[in-house]
Amino acid sequence: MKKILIVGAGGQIGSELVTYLRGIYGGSNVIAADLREPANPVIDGPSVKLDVLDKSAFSYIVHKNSVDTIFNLVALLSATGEKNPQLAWDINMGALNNSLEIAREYNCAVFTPSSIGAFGGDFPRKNTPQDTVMQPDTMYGVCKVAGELLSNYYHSRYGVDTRSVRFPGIISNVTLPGGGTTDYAVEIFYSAVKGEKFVCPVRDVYMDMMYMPDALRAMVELMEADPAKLRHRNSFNIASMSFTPEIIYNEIRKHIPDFEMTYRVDPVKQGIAEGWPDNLDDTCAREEWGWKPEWDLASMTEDMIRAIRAKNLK
Ligand code: VAH
Repeated sequence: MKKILIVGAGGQIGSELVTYLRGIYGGSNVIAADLREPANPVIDGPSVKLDVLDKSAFSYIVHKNSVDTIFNLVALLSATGEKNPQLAWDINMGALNNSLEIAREYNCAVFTPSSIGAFGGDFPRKNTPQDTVMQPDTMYGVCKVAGELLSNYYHSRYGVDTRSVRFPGIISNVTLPGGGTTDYAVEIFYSAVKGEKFVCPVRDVYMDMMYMPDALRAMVELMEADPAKLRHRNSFNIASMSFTPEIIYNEIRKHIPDFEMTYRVDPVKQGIAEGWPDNLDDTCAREEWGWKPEWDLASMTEDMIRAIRAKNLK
């Protein structure tokens, strides 16, 4: 990878991926593109305003900058997608289709994240295998499964170097997530540090979660992996921790003993969460490209509280 374009660079993952990739490949070699101007523009490299659904504009940026790798992070997330399924399909699949077509035309590699949200139907909830039934009942999940199939098609039919991981809920302290079922696992930290009671929208349900530093490293390690060793491509299960709201609440209270939480269940988010895996089996990622998490619930909790306290939020 030497010339990278990140589309959806303003989102929870994108905003940190820009900085992370610039630290590895050099600021001028990582172009950050988003529909909106970045809230806190990262000025150590090029940024462009781009609607990824405008294929000619997207192509122009790739061609003009001799891009060789596209990270496509454009998506409406699970809970938001259920509010407007048609819009979610148009955006999520439009962004992917343009990314894949442009990658085919200009010989780029493409990373598009999948998600634990791709699972659904009658599949093993515990130690969910790499290959199993995938019949999600959310538009977000439908887009993720369709995206995996389309990305594999572009690899087998046209030789495009497409790669992907099924992300758990990503926990981070830079850019807030927006519209996801796992957002509670970020919001809970802000409530705890600000001394506010947290009202949790889901209860008694395990979900895979991952700290952002592990997620960023996973994307680079997969994209740099020897293609000859990849038996899977789109998309790899990767895992690091799995917990319920009660478990993370009790871990936070080890640092903030008077922190309080209550529940006000959001039926849409609860229903989505209950349809997802309790925990993934990520053996294939470990065997095919050496995946191994470096953060767990205890270390992530300590670092999140430290980082949010440093923001001096009022
Ligand atoms: C969501 N944060 O909740 C996203 C993610 C695994 C969850 O895909 O929709």
